[in-house]
Amino acid sequence: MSKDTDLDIGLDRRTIMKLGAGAAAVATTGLAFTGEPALANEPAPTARPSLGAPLSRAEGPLKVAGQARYAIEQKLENMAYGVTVQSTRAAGRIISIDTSAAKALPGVIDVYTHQNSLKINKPTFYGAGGGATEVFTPIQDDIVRFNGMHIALVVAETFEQATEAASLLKVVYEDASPILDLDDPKAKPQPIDAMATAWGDAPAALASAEVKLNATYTTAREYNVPLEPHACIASWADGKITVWEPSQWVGGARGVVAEWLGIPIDNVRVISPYVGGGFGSKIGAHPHVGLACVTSRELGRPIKVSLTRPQTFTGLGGRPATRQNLSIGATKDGKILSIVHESWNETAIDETHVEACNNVTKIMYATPNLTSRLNVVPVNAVMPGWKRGPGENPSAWALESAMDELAYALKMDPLTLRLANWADVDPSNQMPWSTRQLREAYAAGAEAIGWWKRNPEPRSMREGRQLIGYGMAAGAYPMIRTASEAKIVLHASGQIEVLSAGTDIGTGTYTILAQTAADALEVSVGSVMVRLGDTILPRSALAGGSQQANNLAGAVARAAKNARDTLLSLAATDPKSPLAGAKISSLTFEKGVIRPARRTRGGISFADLLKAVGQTRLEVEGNTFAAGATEDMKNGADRSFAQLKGATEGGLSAHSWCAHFVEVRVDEDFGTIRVKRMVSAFDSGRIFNPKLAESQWIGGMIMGLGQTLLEEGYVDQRDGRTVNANFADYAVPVNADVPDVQVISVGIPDMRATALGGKGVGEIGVVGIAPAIGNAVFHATGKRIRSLPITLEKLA
Ligand code: MCN
Ligand code: MOS
Repeated sequence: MSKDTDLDIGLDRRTIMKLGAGAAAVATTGLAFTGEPALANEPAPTARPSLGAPLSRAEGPLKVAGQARYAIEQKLENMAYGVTVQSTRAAGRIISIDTSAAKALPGVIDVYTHQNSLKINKPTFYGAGGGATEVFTPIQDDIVRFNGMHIALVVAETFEQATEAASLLKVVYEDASPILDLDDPKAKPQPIDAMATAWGDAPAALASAEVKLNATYTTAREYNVPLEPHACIASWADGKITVWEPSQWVGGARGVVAEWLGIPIDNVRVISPYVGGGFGSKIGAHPHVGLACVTSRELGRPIKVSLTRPQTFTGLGGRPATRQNLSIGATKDGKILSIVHESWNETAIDETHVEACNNVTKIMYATPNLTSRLNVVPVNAVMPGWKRGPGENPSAWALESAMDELAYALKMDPLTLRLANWADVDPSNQMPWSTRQLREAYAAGAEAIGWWKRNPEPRSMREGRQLIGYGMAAGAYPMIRTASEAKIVLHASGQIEVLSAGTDIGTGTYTILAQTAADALEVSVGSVMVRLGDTILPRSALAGGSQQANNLAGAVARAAKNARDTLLSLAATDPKSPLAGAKISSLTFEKGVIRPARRTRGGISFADLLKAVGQTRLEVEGNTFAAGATEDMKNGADRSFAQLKGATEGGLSAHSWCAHFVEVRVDEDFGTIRVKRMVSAFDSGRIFNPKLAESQWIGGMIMGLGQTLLEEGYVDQRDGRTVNANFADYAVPVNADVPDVQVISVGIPDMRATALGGKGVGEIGVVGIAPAIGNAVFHATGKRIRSLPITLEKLA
């Protein structure tokens, strides 16, 4: 970062300045990033790895060396520690909380409960049912909504003192009878009419169809479990607050913090340069962050609040349990005539999270008749949130399992059935697809796994006591288009900075933005530094909904175009420029050099031009869309949800597509399932960095494997406690569970979907894995399991 920067980067600067060894390591990858001054002196690689090159993650060496400082690793003077206390009952009221023993301990500063509450305003920022976070604000009343709800915050000089004091609170409850899950007879489903879809006359078409299938599919309550638990530092000073919070969307967190505290959005800064995974659970700032913020204001000290791993299971919610009833009516030769669909998902007892279980159902196949209704079921559990592929993931589980069932009922190959029902346009709105390389995905995946060589008969293939099964399934994820802003700073030193509030949650944002700028400015990627994850930087779409890469890279490309235009005009018009007096249209900008278009050599580099005209830096901005900021952005918020989901300005339906093929082995005696191979082909349009995109797809597929075979939140039916709230009992896949995984990209640049022709990558991998495995288990065993996870008890 050069000295003349006008950005106050505070603690970030200190972090960055210390990174001697890490910086050298970064330079060897050929990629500079995040404002590292030493990097300008490193030799830049000569080749120009453009957008599309398989570069390694720019920030990887810093993370490996432990030099990337995560939110709660910030060191602040005079910090106090907050520990939350959680309800041990699922429903009812708190009669009293005796805090005297806790307060008597050395080091304890105060204990906050609803009896001496610090006011936290109800947030509206994400909108009701937005799913990004809960509206629930802790310690504002005596109502017990679920087991594990924050009911107190103990603040002490050290974390250990606060933890001990937290164990000494005496809480007296008045119990009420809780509603614990979807199957609870007391549960009262509520229809979400606004999300119902219908065309044609689906019930009539179903009734008269030659072949009918009806089945109910369920998914279990799941958790996001990123490696970095949810934890933050809030620091109030002079009417302003700074929050270090692992965030997929610092702009959103800023809006919520402002609302919680009742202060202007400009008085809030949220910083999040590194995030140890979120998978949807860090889109919104959760209630413990609100507690940290109000306590810091109250005490005038920085407060750190870290949830323990068990607390992350109830301090915020994951994917809710879902149930779907699906009927398909078809002709004898496999033409779908009707789809009748209804879904139910758990939500908090007094808040609405809708899992859009028809997102894939309504676009995948050409059906002349469809009806779909969604319901939520309030239960005494933490408000659910988003987990990778929310909506699309359970939607594909039901639809793609049902398609397999239909194929077997028709004695048709499952892939042939899908091709027979190919949708030429989006059946839900008749929009043409922007691009849909799904046939190519089917073909590539089938070829790679050897689909046509299998014996399609269930339970027909084996190796000793191991039953062999093949299964396939497909899926989709919409391209969400959201305005984002980026700034490019050209320095007279030759260095280029890219600045945006967007975040890199482990996906590769730092890397692809450096590639985008280098590509557009035709310079070495090593001369580009990227700074992210801070609300003082230009506003960005969230790293969620698989939208950030395309929207933000589009903004960077536009800023780069503006940089080129600005440089040409500076060269032609500034009297001190050696090219002064030239016509702008007669000049070109190539590989960082400005020269008359008729010449092939000579000219002046942008750095020398800046020096010649006496400027140390040149700042340019760019927005994803030609029209610039959205109305919401103009109003000062980053309420980037005013977006076009799955549709382009030109009236096209834009989605990523996938086709998964898996081979499983099921032990005939024990019913244990091992996935042996997974091959998936993806259409995510143009790929910015194949190494990173492949890693994203594979990560999603493995998450899908966890969902299919392992992950399930257990609730104690006596008291609503989440029983397996830890990594020992809530199993996620480890290396030993992960088979041979192959991914294939079949996308083509989709210039009508996004500025650079890419589509979403981050979530599509998890959509459709569960039915692919489930279908393979059916092929292996002849048993159809319709509830996730597929465990050996269910197969027995
Ligand atoms: N990419 C690419 N070419 C494209 C699009 C993307 O090469 N055409 C690559 C880039 O490396 C980019 C990455 O894929 O950084 C993801 O891009 P995108 O699909 O736009 O997704 P976002 O940047 O919006 O990231 C969020 C997305 C979501 S919604 C979840 S959930 C998820 C995911 O990313 N959570 C993750 N992947 C994750 N990966 C990690 N390590 N941690 C998480 O929490
Ligand atoms: Mo992803 S669940 O939209 O963060």
